[in-house]
Amino acid sequence: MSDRINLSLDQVYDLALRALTHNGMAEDHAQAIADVITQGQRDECHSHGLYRVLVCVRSLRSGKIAPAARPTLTQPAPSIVKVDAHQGYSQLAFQTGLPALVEQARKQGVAALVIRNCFHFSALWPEVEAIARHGLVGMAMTPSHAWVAPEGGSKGVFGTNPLAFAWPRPNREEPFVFDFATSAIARGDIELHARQQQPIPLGWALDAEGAPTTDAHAALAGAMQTFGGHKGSALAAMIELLAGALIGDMTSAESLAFDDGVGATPCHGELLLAFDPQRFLGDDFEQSQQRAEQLFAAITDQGARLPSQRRFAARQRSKREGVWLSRSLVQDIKDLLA
Ligand code: NDP
Ligand code: PYC
Repeated sequence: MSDRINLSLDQVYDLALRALTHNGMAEDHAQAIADVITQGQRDECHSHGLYRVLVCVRSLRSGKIAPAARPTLTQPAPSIVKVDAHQGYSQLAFQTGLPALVEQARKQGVAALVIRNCFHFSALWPEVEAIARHGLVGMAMTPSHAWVAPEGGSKGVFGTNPLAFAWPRPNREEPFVFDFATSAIARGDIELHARQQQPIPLGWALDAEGAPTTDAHAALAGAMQTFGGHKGSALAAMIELLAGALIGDMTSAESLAFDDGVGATPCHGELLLAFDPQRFLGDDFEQSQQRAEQLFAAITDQGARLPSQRRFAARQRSKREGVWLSRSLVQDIKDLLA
């Protein structure tokens, strides 16, 4: 028997939804989470696909999450939309804030969506892509848990702190998007290597003694490294400040302390920004879009690829052919329904 199994996207969604609701997640939260997990699996972002169901259910069982929390929206300034997730997962909070973010970006040119008190596990590209579908430029960032050492250090201070950006491309289905952890790799990827007893490349992590390691288990017990040395380190610090201190929510170190060894999804805030190109450019909008396209062509014409190009290709393939998953992962999720 093959150790891989093919599921349709509907089957992925259904499995995630049932595992979540069976373990106490309110239906609307479970739908929003299952949707983002299905998107992750569809785009072959394995660290943020179906694997995340295991972490969500562990978090539910820890009792830390409010599984039926109702997000509430306030607007402390015209261009700042604030949604309190009240210790629920972030997805419904984002859905609650998106319409007001779009409206304010169109009115003011720039607007911010601040999400507070949320449990956050997902990739950020579904959110910046959602902003770009409104013709807006989107950015998003969030802390996580203090697993990542600063460049030159060996103890976790920063989260894996992803940063995402989307630029709408009017005549194309997909925007220009990048979304990366400011660590060398997402922690979820190291966890998947550990599950499969696979080594990791040097440069991803240090062991508990601060020595470079290729052992995924030692990496999880030690500290992850930033991408690009001191540059990733500075970006990670910026995200702690903008999406932690500035919005009055937990830093990655505070979030890890709050977790208290449970191993739940990190709890903290998120900052999203939206820019309206029409407001910035007025009549010059079309010409600027053409200049952006020239930039993209200058990248691809020399054989380099755009970020998200792999993901968009996977998206089309998964819609046609379904997705391939490890049989043991699917079984572990089915076990959550027992
Ligand atoms: P990767 O390093 O795999 O990819 C980062 C970005 O670089 C992607 O946009 C990717 O596009 C692009 N890219 C990769 N290779 C190339 C290339 N050769 N040329 C051009 N672009 C390239 O991702 P990470 O491991 O850093 O992060 C994975 C995910 O984890 C992200 O979606 C992030 O949001 C999520 N995450 C979430 C956290 C949270 O707290 N919620 C914490 C940390 C990470 P493509 O996808 O097409 O390969
Ligand atoms: O993969 O680094 C990660 C991560 C942290 C929180 C959610 N994903």
